[in-house]
Amino acid sequence: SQVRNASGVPAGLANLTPQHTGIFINNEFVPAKSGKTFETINPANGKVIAQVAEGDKADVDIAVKAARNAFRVGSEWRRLDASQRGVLLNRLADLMERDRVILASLESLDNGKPYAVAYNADLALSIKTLRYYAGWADKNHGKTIPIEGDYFTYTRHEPVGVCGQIIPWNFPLLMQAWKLGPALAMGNTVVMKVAEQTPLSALHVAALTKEAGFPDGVVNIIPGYGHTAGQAISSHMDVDKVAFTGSTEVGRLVMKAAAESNVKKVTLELGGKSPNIIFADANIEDSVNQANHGLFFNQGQCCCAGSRTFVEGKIYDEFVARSKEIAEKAVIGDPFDFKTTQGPQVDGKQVETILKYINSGKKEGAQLVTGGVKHGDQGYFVKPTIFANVKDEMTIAQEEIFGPVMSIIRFDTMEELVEKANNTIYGLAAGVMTKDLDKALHIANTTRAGSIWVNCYDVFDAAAPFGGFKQSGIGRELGEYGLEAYTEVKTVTIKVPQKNS
Ligand code: TXE
Repeated sequence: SQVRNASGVPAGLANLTPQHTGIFINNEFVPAKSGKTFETINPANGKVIAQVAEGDKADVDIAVKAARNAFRVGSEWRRLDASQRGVLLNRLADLMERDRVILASLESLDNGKPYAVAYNADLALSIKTLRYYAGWADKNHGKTIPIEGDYFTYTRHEPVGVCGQIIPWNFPLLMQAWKLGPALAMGNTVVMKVAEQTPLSALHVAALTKEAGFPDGVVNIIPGYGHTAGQAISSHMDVDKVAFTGSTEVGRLVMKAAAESNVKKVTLELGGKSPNIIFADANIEDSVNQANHGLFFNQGQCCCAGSRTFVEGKIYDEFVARSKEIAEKAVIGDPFDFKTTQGPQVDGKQVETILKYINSGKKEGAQLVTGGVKHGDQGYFVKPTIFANVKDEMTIAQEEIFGPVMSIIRFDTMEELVEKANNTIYGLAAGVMTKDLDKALHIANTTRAGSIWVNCYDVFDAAAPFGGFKQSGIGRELGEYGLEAYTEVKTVTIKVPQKNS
C-alpha cells in the first residue's frame, strides 16, 4: 500500500539517515586518517544531513596503494575473465535496482533535485550505463595487423591501470556510473573522489560494489574537497589516468597537475554554453517546451544546458511571451513532493554566483522578463529567470551560469546565426528546432560541438558518445568511444619463420 505517483514511482524517504559516511578503501568504510569530517547539507532547508569523512592526501595515498595492489600481475581482478567483469557490473546494476528508492532519496536529499526525477532519470540512466558497459567487458577486441616482413603483429587492448576519477555534484550517481562503467568493464582499478556537496549516494553505491563481489581494492571512493583530495589524485605519481568532470577552470588545474607529475592520461568533461536554435518554421509550442526543458532541467545545473536560446526574429516576441508563461508555471519547493518540478540549487555558493550573473545581465542591458530573485526564505531556491534582448557579447551569453537563467538571443540570417552559435570558448552541445532538413543539417555540420540534438534536446543514451569540442573537454564518455579512455593499446610483434599471405 505504498504511496506512488501517477507514473508509479514509490514515495521517497525524506527522513532517511545515510548508512555510509566513511571513506571506502579496500572494500571497507574507514574514517579519514586526519579524523576530520565535513557536513553535507540538504539544500532544500539548509540542514545538516550527515557528517562525512573528509578524505585528503594521506587517504588518497592509501587508496592508490589498494588500487595498485588489486591491479598487480596475477591478482584476482587481473585473472578474472573479461566476461566475469561484465557479470559483476550487471550484479551492481541489479543491486542499484533493488535499492532504487534509497539511492533516489539520497540523491534528492543531498543534491536537491526532485525525487521523482532522480528515480526516473538519474537512476534509470545510471543503471543502464552499467548494464551497457557490462556488455562491452568481453568485446573490446584487438587486431591482427599485416606488417611488412616475416612477422606476426597483433594488438592487445589492456586496462590503463589505476584510474583517478573526480566527479561533480549535478548528477552524482550518473557521473559515477559514467566513470565506473567503462573503467571496470575494461579491467582497471579506480580511486574516485566524489563532490563535497553530494557524497552520499556514491558511498551507498560503494557498499553495493562490495556486495556485488568486486575484489578488494578495485573500487575506492573518497569523499573530500577538490584542492586537497582531488589535487592529490591529479598530481599522484602512481595514478595512471585521471578522468575529471567539472568546471573548465579546475579542468585546467587537473591537466597541469597531471603534466607536472607523471604525465598521466587526462580526459576532461567541462563546462558549456550550448546554443539551442529555434527557427520560425518549427512548431512553436514544441520549441518553447523543448527550450524550457533544455535550460531549466536539473535547476539549470547541466553542463549541456541550452543556455543560449537563439530564436528567429519572425517569432521572437511570441516565443519570449510563451517562454515566460511556462517558466512561471514551475512548481518550486520540497523535492520529495511529487508536484514539485524545480528543487533548490545545490548550495548557497551557487545561488550567489547565479544572482551575480542575473545582476550582470540587468547591468549590461538585457531585459529581465521573469524571475531574477531567490524563492522562499529557507534553502537555496532561485525563481526561473528569463532574459530577452540578450546580445551575444553579454556576460550572461558567454559565461556558464549553471542555474535557472534563460538567455534569449534574436537572429535573422543563417550566416549571422552560424557565426554567433560558434562564438563561444565552449563546444559541448547544440540543439536545433526546424522542419527544414537543409537548415538542420547545416547547423549539425557547422556547429563546433560534441552533441547536436535536432528537434529534441538532452537525449542521452549509454550507447551514444558525449563530450566536448574546444574548452568543453578532451575525450568522449559513453558508447564504444568511451572505452578508449580506459584502454591502453599494446602492439606485439613476433618473428615468424616464413610469412605467407
Ligand atoms: O566545480 P568544480 P564547482 C561548473 C559550473 C559551476 C562551476 C563551479 O559552472 O557553477 O563549475 O562549480 C573537484 N583539483 N560545473 O566549484 O570545482 C571538486 O571537489 C582536483 C560544470 O562545484 O570544478 C569536485 O569534485 N579536483 C560541471 C569537482 O572537482 C578539484 C559540473 C568539480 O568541482 C579541484 C560542476 C582541484 N584543484 C560544475 N578543485 C559540468 N561540466 O557538468 C575542485 N575539484
